[in-house]
Amino acid sequence: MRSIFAILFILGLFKHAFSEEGYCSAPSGLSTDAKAKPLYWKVNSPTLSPVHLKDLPGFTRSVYKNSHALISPESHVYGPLPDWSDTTGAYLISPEMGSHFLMYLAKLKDNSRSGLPLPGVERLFIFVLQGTVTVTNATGVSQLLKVDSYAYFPPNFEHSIESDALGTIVVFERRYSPLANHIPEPLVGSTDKHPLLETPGEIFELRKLIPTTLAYDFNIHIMDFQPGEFLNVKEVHYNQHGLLLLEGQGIYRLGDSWYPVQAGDVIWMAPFIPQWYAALGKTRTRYLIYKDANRSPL
Ligand code: UGY
Ligand code: MN
Repeated sequence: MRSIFAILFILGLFKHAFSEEGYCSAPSGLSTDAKAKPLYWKVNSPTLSPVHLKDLPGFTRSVYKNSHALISPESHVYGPLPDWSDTTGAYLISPEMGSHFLMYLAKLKDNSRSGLPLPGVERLFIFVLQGTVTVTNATGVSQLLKVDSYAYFPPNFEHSIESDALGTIVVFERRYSPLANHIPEPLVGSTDKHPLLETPGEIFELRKLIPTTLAYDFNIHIMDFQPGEFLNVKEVHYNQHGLLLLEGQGIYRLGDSWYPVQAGDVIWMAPFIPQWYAALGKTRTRYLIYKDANRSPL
């Protein structure tokens, strides 16, 4: 009889252990309904902190150092965007950090309208994360951009970005570095229209969203990793990066620090910071990454 009680007691303990949140019940990361969700839904509805740390006051994964920064969604600070009407934005990477470019999120609603970048500054990439936006040039030609679509606006190119309803975009800007006889043209495009490119020595899937001609002083790549895949090259290079994780999760190595990262996270990488990524979890990682290119570092 005593042994039956002992068994029931132990079973009771197990049941308790497996049902209590945060104790023997770490979230599996298995998202069975992920397929039913809109593209990039995690960026627009990020997990603000790991479940077991949600109620911990002051907890953030964000880090800011001279050589890199990780800005996770729970530390985004939104405010009015100067020169834009009815738009709120969060500057996530800016020259105050040491970068030569600006990266921010902008949330548009039905009366929103963009302002123009400063003279000589290219709005080198806008990418739609949620909703739709309309881009219009000086002659009144408009194009509707949906989630996963993007545009490039050369320096001193008159244009506006508006939305009929709600739209969230990520924006990159930098002072254009001119090159004699090369003039960048405005562009619009969409990720799914780009072929997968060869990546000799690597296994991730690569799409280049900007023409690789010398007119453009940067590139924007979309990189996809299946869970378990990682960068082969432990990269160290003179270029800077601004990165937005669109899907998935994994570990980013930046210098001597190793960071758990997930969709919605933004990373700034200074020149020569050692960098490496491995995808984990059950779904692919997709990230959007800016890199200065096509100009001599001198
Ligand atoms: O092109 C790049 O430098 C890219 N592979 N870097 C990165 O993913 N951190
Ligand atoms: Mn790199």
